[in-house]
Amino acid sequence: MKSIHRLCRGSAVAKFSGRLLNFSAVILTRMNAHGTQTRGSLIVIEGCDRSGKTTQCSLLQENLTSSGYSVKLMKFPDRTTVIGQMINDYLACKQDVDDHAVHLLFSANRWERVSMMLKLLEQGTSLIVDRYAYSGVCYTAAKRGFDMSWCKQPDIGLPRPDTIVYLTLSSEAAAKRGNYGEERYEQTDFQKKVADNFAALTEDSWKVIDADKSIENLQAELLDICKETIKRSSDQPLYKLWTDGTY
Ligand code: Z5A
Ligand code: MG
Repeated sequence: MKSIHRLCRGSAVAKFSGRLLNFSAVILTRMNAHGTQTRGSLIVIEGCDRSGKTTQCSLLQENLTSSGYSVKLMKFPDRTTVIGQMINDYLACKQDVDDHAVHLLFSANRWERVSMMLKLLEQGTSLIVDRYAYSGVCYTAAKRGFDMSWCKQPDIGLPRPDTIVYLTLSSEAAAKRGNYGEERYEQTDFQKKVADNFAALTEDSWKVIDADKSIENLQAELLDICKETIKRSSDQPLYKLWTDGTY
């Protein structure tokens, strides 16, 4: 297959054989040594406001799908559910909610998606997730009177990501990007506290990436990380977040 690809480089045949190569690579990663189906990967993209998470996650879904991978894009908060609509009204400043209660709503909004996530992972579909429990902890803990330990509690036991990418961007660079300041939390001082909390939460296994670069260059880095993760984690157990337990 590789030699055909080399001979026909640049032609329509080359493009077709390239796609076939990608496809067969994906089929192979879906099977373990015993020829049984392996699970999908859970990949979370985190970061401060306007670091480009949503832009990058959509591109990842597009690029991975066109390379033959089975992927689904998820986003938290998921504003499509009843709980998500309550969160949306809170973020849009249409509704005031106690800080403890809204923290629990954000967590409940993740738990209501867990059964679907587990099913997809088991079927071999990888999930690209735009924000997760780490945002939950870092945003609430930036409020007066909250600590990280309390903030982690409701999310303990969620599916633990196989890879966490953390996009960094200075609050000054973020403020230059579109639509900044429209929602609750979109103030520079608050975002600095959130960034400090992310720095405290970050572990060695996280991929910390400077997002102050072109959309294309950032996408290329993230694509490599996703492909490596899907290859590495396909036959590994799925752990539970902030515990040693597995699913
Ligand atoms: N929150 C919480 O408190 N607790 C929780 O448990 C969770 C969330 C899950 C809403 O989240 C708020 O909820 C959020 C955290 C809190 N509050 N804040 N702040 P959200 O995810 O729905 O927020 P959002 O409205 O999508 O904003 P965002 O996620 O921060 O933005 P982003 O996704 O990182 O960036 P983007 O939408 O892809 O890009 C922003 C703009 O920059 C846009 O105009 C792009 O065209 C532009 N852009 C993107 N990339 C680039 C590059 N590379 N160069 C230049 N310009 C770029
Ligand atoms: Mg976003």
